[in-house]
Amino acid sequence: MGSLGGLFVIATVTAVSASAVVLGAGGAATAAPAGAAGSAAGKQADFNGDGYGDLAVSGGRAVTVMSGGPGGLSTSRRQTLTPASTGMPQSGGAGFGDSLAAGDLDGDGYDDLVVGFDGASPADPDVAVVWGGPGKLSGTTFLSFKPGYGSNGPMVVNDFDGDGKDDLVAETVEGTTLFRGPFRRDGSSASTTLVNTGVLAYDLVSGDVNGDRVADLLAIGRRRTGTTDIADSALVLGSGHGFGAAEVFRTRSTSGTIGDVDGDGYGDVILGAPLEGHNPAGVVGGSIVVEYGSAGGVSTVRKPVRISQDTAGVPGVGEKYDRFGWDLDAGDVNRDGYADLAVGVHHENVSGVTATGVVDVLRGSAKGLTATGAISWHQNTAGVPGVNEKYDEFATRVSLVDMDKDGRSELVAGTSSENVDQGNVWYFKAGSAGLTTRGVVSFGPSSVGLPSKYAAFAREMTK
Ligand SMILES: [Ca+2]
Ligand SMILES: [Ca+2]
Ligand SMILES: [Ca+2]
Ligand SMILES: [Ca+2]
Repeated sequence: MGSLGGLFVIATVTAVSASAVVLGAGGAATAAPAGAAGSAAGKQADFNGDGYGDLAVSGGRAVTVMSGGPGGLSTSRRQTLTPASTGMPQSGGAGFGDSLAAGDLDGDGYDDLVVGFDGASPADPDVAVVWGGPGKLSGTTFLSFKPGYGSNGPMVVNDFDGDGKDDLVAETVEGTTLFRGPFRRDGSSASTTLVNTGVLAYDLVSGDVNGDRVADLLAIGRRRTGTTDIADSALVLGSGHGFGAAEVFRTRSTSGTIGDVDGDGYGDVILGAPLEGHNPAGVVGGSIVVEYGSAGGVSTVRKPVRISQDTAGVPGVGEKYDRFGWDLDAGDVNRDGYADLAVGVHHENVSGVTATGVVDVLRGSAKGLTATGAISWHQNTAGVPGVNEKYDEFATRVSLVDMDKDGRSELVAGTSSENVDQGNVWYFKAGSAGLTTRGVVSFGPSSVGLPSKYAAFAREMTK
């Protein structure tokens, strides 16, 4: 989508539609799905088709869409969607944006934004698809597939069957469901199939683990063993003839991402196990596990690698309730071809300030994820706006996204808890040496024209 953006800039509206059809049809044979092998940076949203990554942030009873540009993120370049916006539900709309997904559902070359919310009544729609296009998102199609599930049912968009068209996978009242694209503007999809992951999903993530350029699905949630549910995740490989058998990881994970951290063309699954109660004994403060990809899916030869704050070279010390790995995202911050990993440690204490939070970034390398060159930043780090306060929970949400189109991902760290639940976002730029604390953009709800009080801004962000 990003690589096609330049063509749309000079086209008229009519020509955009025509060229989008041609490019979409040819895409199956030539274009790797975003997030597939060869792109360590992974899939990212581009709603206006200009090739710059865009970021959607929920909070303040709205979803704020920040457009990328030559200088990266700018708070002046934004679009605000609320339940009261034209075409939106008007009534209801609680939890608007508690769940977000992005991808090109109608196959017109522009990524579309999928917003979950609570319908006014169980019979009302609970998902809005807002269509991407030149300039901005416009036009809404409602879907209704989560009645009773609530506004935060997870959704993810990618090409899971390799036909060059993005598909939507969502947790619905029926279970995890694949809606094959392209979608039409009446909300109909090409087909609908249930996906057996063995997990009741709280989060859904995509990437290409077996290097076949077809997106694979990682479901993170809970798995029933006997009479108890335990936190766990499962991977199912996408293909032209449906998803494969579920591979369940027994790591008690509650977060996850997929990125090629060793640059071998196979996406690697990184699982977060931030909660002691869910961890195997001995990992105090939380940990992550890297399961390396291979042609057959997750490697059966290469051992999973567990990393915590007590691993040599990793910043910090594992202490109870740190929640290392609460949120994760992979992207290439220095364009060396190895995906790097942002790790939220939102309950980390800094100099005795309880749960103020830090963000760590671990580098990818030919040997895999490494502590060499690791970053650990918080609000008292030089150059970072703000001050560490109790329960700021900095980096509750992390995202790596290339908004200035230089091939390097910038770091976005968010918390909905900053300043008594107003919430805030920090955007860290990336230069030739990687991420930097120079020129950090810090913004909260009032910076983007939203009510501040209990806005819980950055409750959710696209990745
Ligand atoms: Ca863009
Ligand atoms: Ca689209
Ligand atoms: Ca695949
Ligand atoms: Ca790999």
